[in-house]
Amino acid sequence: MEKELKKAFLAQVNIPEDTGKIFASYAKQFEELMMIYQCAIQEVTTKLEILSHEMSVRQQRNPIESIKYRIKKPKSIAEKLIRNGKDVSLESVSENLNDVAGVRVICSFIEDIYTVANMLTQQDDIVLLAVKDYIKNPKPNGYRSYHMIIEIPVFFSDKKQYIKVEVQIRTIAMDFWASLEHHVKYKKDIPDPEGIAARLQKCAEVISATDEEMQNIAKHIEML
Ligand code: 0O2
Repeated sequence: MEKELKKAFLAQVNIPEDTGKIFASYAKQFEELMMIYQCAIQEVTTKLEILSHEMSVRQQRNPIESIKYRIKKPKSIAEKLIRNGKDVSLESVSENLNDVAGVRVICSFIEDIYTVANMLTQQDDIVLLAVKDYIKNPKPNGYRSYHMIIEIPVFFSDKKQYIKVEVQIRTIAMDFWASLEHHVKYKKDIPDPEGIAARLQKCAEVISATDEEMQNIAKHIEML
């Protein structure tokens, strides 16, 4: 499957037809670019794992529940570039996409999200490029999550390179909602899509109220 997606990406790039050689060299460059993003993910997840380890020892409660990550698939990369009216080329990937490397942090409580975001961005090798707070400003469909685009230095054998990583931080409940909504979004031929969207929107409101109440209870029993 991965190979097919890679082909789909490469097929959309303008390279001369005849050339197994050029194609192979382009595929190599693509692989190298993905390797660079993978390394940036490793750097960010290591930082988060260190924070998680430290807090599990030094504090009575660790705000980080779990850490996930993904590299954007070649097909999604190509689709997003096309959707945004950009060239499909290697240069265009680095120039126009912020979320090829994605790290997701799952927290128990809403306040934990801001605690983790601050702990990460106050590290002096991280550059914070952009923040989208979909918790304070939820999307119309009900999506809630805290997004940051950061740049992190990665040290290779011959150079230091700053790489962009999208960090999404959300509660367990927000993550549960986003997984189902993501599934619905990409599933074809769903009966009554408007009805499903309305029900999901309702669930997002319920989840948001529950997240707040859980936080209030945790504060009340002095857990936070
Ligand atoms: P996938 O499949 O997760 O890779 P920008 O990147 O800032 O130029 P964009 O992509 O609109 O513009 O940024 P935004 O809004 O921060 O969204 C980035 C990612 O957040 C999305 O990536 C999703 O992972 C997630 N996301 C945003 N909105 C929603 C939503 O309504 N529902 C769900 N389930 N996830 C959402 P991709 O590339 O869209 O998808």
